[in-house]
Parts: sequence; structure tokens; C-alpha cells
Amino acid sequence: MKYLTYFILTIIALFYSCNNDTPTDPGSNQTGDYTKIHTVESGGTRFEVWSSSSPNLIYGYNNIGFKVFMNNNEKTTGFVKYKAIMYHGLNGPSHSVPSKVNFYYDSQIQLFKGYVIFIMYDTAAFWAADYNYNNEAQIDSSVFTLFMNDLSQIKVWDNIYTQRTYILSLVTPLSPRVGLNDIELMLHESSGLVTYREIDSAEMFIKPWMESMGHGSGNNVNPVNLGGGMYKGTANFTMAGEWFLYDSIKYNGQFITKTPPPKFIFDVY
Ligand SMILES: [Cu+2]
Repeated sequence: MKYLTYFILTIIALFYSCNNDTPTDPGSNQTGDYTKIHTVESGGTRFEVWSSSSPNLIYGYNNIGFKVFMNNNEKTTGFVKYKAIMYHGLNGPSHSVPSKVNFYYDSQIQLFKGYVIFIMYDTAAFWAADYNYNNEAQIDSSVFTLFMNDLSQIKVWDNIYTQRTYILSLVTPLSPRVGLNDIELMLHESSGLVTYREIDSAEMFIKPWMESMGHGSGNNVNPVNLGGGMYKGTANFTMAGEWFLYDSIKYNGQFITKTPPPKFIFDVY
């Protein structure tokens, strides 16, 4: 009888220890705002893709991070390089997309942290990515699925004078509200959609415009550079309805945007 009681107590203790799940549990799919969305594995190397933007990789801006394991040992130093390629059909053209050049480990969120911007979505295309840990381990051409997000907005245009392609990406908000909204935008330049460079020395001039009623708004703040290709400002949408947000961009002493400038379109509520 005494032996049986001991046995039952042991079972109860085991039960409680197994249910003691915390966000720092190595098996957890959640760290901070990030969710594990995808794993690629080859030989003894494993890359986990995490995102705080969506449960999937989506058209538009994605806040992502990586966990890296070599022979089941988690890596927390060095860097991760990630390159996503879009293939327009089997023998069609292919190109890469903007992403952080080096993802470095952030001990707060326990991920190699950065971003990727999927600038196109096409159901006939497919995607693959190369993963590199610290030039020590590499997994190439791993196919993944991209999902659509109707709220994402990316503006891409060519400039014949600078011979560059510019990419203006909406980071936040995807769904602005009536009133003052913090606006975050990223700016990249590219030649031939092969490599991308974050632009940090541009000036931006935003103009909210309610086309249906023919008016703009006051108290807007032009986005200023925060480093890493990111710009932050404030847009004032003074009433519900459809608003345009124009962004004229000056870089190296000249406007690189056309006339009229690129515009994001929001259904403000
Ligand atoms: Cu494409």
C-alpha cells in the first residue's frame, strides 16, 4: 500500500512537471510576438523561420527572425543570411526581394532578427530561399509558399535618370484609424532586382488626400530616417472613408518619385 501511494505521487509529480509550459520552453512555437512558421532541415542543420507579422510568409513587409540548430545545438552568435528568390514559371525569369543583409542574434527575443519584403504575388510563380549560418552551414533552394495579404502595399518604380528601381514598402499601419497614425515606411533601391540597398539619406514629403471630398489634412509629420532604410512620420486621416497617402521622395538632391508621386490607398475607419 505504501509502495502504491509512492507510485501515485510520482505520477502526479511527473504530470505537473510535463504541463509546466512557459514561453522559454525550447519546444515552444512562441517567443514574444513571434510565432514559428516554417522549418528547413538538411544534414545536421536546422533553420526555423519565425514571424511577428503573420502565421505565414505574406506578400508585403514581414518582420522575421531565425533560430539555428547544428546537431541540435542552438546557435546564438554570428549571423544568418537569407535570400528569397521568385521564379516566374519553370523557365521564366527569376529575381530576389529586399531583406536584411545580415540577421544578428537578439537575446531579448532569442532570434536572429530582421525582415523580408515580398514585393510581388503571383499564383503562377513559385518561391525558394537560401539560408546561411555564419558561412558555416548552408541550405539552398528550399521551396516555400507565399500567402497573399490584401492589406499589404508595396510601390515599385523605375527611374530612367538614376537607372535604378525604387521600392517603397508600407510597414505600418496596414489598417489606419481615423485621427493621427504613426506611419512607418521602408525605402530600397535596386539595379535589376538582383541586389537591394536600404536608402537612409532620403527626404520624404507625405500628403494625405481624401479624393472623394477633395481635401487633405493638417498636423501631418513627414517621415524621417531611423536607420536601416526605415522612415517614421505621422499621417492625419480626419474622417472615415478612402484616403490616399502620397509620398514624394528626394534623394541625392533630386526627386526620385514621379508626378504624381506613388500613393498608398487606405480604407480608414
Ligand atoms: Cu516577381
